Amino acid sequence: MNRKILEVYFIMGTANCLTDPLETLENALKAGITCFQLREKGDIPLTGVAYEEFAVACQRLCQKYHVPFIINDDVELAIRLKADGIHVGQDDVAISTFRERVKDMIVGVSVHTLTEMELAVKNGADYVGIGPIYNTISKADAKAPAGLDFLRAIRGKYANFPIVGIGGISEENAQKVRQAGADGVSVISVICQSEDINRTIYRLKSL
Ligand code: TZP
Ligand code: ICP
Ligand code: MG
Repeated sequence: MNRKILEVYFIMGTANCLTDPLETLENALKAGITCFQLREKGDIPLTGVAYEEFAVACQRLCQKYHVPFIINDDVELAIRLKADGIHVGQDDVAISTFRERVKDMIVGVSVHTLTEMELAVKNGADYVGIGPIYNTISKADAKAPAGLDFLRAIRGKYANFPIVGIGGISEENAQKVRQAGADGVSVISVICQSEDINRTIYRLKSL
């Protein structure tokens, strides 16, 4: 995996958007996001055909801008659509159960402890998402924020593994997350709620 795709990694589902989600995604792609993850969660998520059609529409937009399209949790949909990758959390299906079926796909895992990190690497993850770094408004069951110390500790032990920071990352703190060792920043609300997506993404990028 080219770790540069983690530079500005946008995650979104319909629940995160105040306006048209596909318009938000296209604006973010035009402004220079380097990776996109579809994460369709919330009180009234799209399901069935509507979910799949939305996923295909997101994928087409990502293809138009040559940005990797990753699907959260839904391994079967990711395989069916030939997505570029899959992201799973600790409560989702274990990577060891599907890694063999998706040899060419990017597989990401959310990691909150050193033990989870060791397992993710052992089981063939291509990158890990470390967080929440700060308080987040976008994940109902988020763990307590770990701050930058956990990220620094993981980078200290894994000098070359692709790592993205997540959780409460803003235009103001993004560079601190990089300095603590992340290859990039993964964000939902700062892009979905931005009044100037170009400025936001410019400020999230590495200097
Ligand atoms: N996992 C840990 S924090 C988080 C996820 C999906 C939400 C990040 O959203 P925001 O709005 O950038 O804090
Ligand atoms: N990290 C990333 C990159 N995506 C997620 N959905 C998550 C952590 C929980
Ligand atoms: Mg999950």
